[in-house]
Amino acid sequence: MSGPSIYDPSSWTFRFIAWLSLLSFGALLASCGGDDDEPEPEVCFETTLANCGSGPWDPFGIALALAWYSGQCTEEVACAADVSTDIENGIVTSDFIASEWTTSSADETEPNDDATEANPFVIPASSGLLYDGKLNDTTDTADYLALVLDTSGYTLYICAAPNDCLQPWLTGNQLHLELYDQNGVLLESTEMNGGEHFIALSASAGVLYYLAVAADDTGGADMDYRLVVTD
Ligand SMILES: [Ca+2]
Ligand SMILES: [Ca+2]
Repeated sequence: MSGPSIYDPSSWTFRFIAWLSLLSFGALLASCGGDDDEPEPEVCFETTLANCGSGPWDPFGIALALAWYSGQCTEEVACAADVSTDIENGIVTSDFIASEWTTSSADETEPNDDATEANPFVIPASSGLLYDGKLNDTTDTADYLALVLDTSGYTLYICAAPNDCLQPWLTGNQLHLELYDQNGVLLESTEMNGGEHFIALSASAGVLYYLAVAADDTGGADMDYRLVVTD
């Protein structure tokens, strides 16, 4: 008379071998699957005009837009870096570019009374900006714009009237233009100019300029104006 075979599922030997096999298979799965649970090192990037370098960083005439979207202005940064638009220091984020790139006309946004409050615009080659605002020599004496331009010759002028932007442009001493570099150094002013209020600018790509429309003598009344920036 013989006992139960080890191949008999009811035998203790069969059960022991089955459990041992299950435990070994489980251990094998655990050792193989461990790496999948470890997070990949996070890599973060920052795209700013500051990364393109200061001054005329585009000596071969490549358009600012092409440089931007080709990644020329992108560099790896610590992921904890808090990237935000900082016009004064030439830092302009991708979000800023996306929101401003196609702007061709806009109303002023107050407050815009100095460089720190400037309304920002990016104006690529073959584009222009119509900017409508209002000044008063007692209540609102200046409207500032921060401009990122391409390598090109631009003309900045105040229209003779908001609905008349053909030459001759605005003359007289009610309003004038002031152009500053990104460090706040005055480059040109049309103050109290008996001639037309316009500035011809040979711009450098990726460099910030500040343009102010300033009130001189509006007699305490609001004066609407239209400013044009065009290449
Ligand atoms: Ca204003
Ligand atoms: Ca203002």
